[in-house]
Order: sequence, then C-alpha cells, then structure tokens
Amino acid sequence: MTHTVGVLGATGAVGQRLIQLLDPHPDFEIEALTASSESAGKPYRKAAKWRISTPIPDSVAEITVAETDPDAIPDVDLLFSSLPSSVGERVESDFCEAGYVVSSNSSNQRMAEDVPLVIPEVNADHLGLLEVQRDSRGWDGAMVKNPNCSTITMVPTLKALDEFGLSRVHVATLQAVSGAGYSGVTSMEIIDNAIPHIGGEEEKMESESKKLLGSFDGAELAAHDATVSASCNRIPTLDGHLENVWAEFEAGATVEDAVEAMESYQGIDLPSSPDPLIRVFEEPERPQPRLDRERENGMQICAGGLRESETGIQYNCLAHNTLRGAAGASVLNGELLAKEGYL
Ligand code: 11C
Repeated sequence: MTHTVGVLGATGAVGQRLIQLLDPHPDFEIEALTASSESAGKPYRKAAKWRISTPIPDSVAEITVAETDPDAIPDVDLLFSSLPSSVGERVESDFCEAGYVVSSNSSNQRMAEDVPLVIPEVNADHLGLLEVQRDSRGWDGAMVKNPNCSTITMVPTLKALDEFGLSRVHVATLQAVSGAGYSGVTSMEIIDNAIPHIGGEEEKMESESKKLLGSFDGAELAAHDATVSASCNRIPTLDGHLENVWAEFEAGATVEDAVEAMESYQGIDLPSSPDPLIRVFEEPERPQPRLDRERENGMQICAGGLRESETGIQYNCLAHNTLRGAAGASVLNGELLAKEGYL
C-alpha cells in the first residue's frame, strides 16, 4: 500500500536529500512540500536551489510549495520534517495537534520523555512510546524523531557490541562540512584546518546514545547506564562523518568477538535498511569518507581499525551524514511507522 507524504522544509539541504530518497519509493508518494514564505506559491523547481547531482524528480518539480502551516497543505498520511530546530519546536507540534504523523530529523524535543527517538535497526520497540505520547499530549497525530547524524554513525556499532556489557564509551568525531547545512558546504575555507568545536554536538551524542540504547518496558524508557563522552571536530570533508570510538565492557571482548558481533547484527528489515547493516573492513585505513560513504545508497554503517586497547575495543566508524545520518534516518522511521500500522 502506498502512503501519501509531505516534506516540511523541502528546499533545505536535508529536505533535498529527502526528495531524492522519496522519489521513487516503494511505500511513499510525495504530495506536499513546504518551505519559508519566500518560496511559498512557487513550483518546487523554481523555489529550490537544487544541489544534488541527480535532477529534481519530474513528479516533484511542478508541486507548488506551501507555507509551513497545517492549514496550507493537503491531507497526507505522513510528514517528513527537516525544519531548523528553532522553527520545528513549535511548528511540528502544531502539525501533530492537527492530526499529522511527523517523522522528524529536527533536533528539538529529541530528549522529551514521551517522544520516541528511533534508529529502527537499534530500538524499533521504542515506537511504543507513541501510546504514552498520545496520553500526555492529547494529539491525534504523532511525532517520532531520529537522532543527530554523528550519533547515528556510532550507535548501531555500540548496539552490536552491547552483548558484552557496554560500560563506557569515548568518541572523537571528524565531521564533514555538510553537517552545517549549505553554509558549511559552500564554506570550504576550513581547508588546511580543523575546528575543534561543533555547538551542542558533544552533549547530543552523549544523551541521545544513552536514550537509543536504553530499554522500554511499555510505559517508561530507562536510559542505558553506560557513560558516554564525546569530543566533536569539523574537518574539511564534504560528506561523511568519521568517528574514533573506545568502548569498554563488563565482559571481555576480543577483536574477533567484536567483528563477529558487528557483522552479524542486522536489526529490523525495512525497504531502506542496508544488508549488512554494518560493513567491517579489515584494511586498517578504511573506512574513509570518499571511498565508503555511498555504500548501499549511502545507508550503510562502516567500521574498521578494530584493535584491543588497554581498556577495551578501539575502532573507527563512518556513515554518510545527510543520507544515513539525516534524510535516510527519517525515511527509515517513516517505513517503520508504516510497517507497524501507525499510518
Ligand atoms: C553537524 N551533526 O554535523 C551536525 C548536524 O542535531 O541534527 C546535525 C544536527 C542535528 O554539524
């Protein structure tokens, strides 16, 4: 069955990636697009400064962009949101109140107790929080969030390793400029440089990871009790976040154990889930952004460089930040909502 969908914030960097992933898509058909008031009323092909190498899909090019307002769009089964967080905070709630189901990449409300923060292959069961949300908010609609792109890059690997009793994680990131939106992509003035700060990113990685790895008993979510410490850095790469992870466990884990756990971990099967979910490289210099970010439509998590350190297992991981880490993450959550009968 095909569901009609809309994209809130359709002209932005992640909005364009959403359109790329949603047309064509086996479950979804785009019927509504919204953007800021300067774009409203124009056909999408005129409103969007399209920056993706494949052309705007024909069926989307002529859709008239609407204002981002529940009264301005047609009734659709599902909305994907890539609104800036400050705008999304209020507007996404308005849409949920008006009865829309929203799969959002926007960082607002990710840590709210009644909002499921989901990577389907990691914690699909947390979608059950929507029952809690319905009671607490009184919405006819519903809101599901995906985490930050740097969190998504690491957490599937930690979930695979949690069978050894994950107790402590340190992570240092090397993040692509596209994580900062179009201003990031166009401002490659950080060539020959690196910026050892990304506002709020370290706190997001720490709190979101523990929520995602936590357990849900049908009524309440308990965060995972591992400690997570992050250091986030911007480097002059266009797309693809690379991360160095040091993971410690209650039980001992060898490199062979860790490789086997990552390679065999799959989680749920959805149209956009890659198979395998995690590709583990033996070559110590892989994964690399330019070589590995496009694997499986940009949806695969890559890992490599596994070694036994003094405290546990050290490794590197990589994912495409605007595909797997943002637009693709929202699409996967939409596929999960469809599979679980929420649309
Ligand atoms: C970056 N990870 O690379 C950020 C962008 O919370 O969704 C995404 C921010 C978020 O700058």
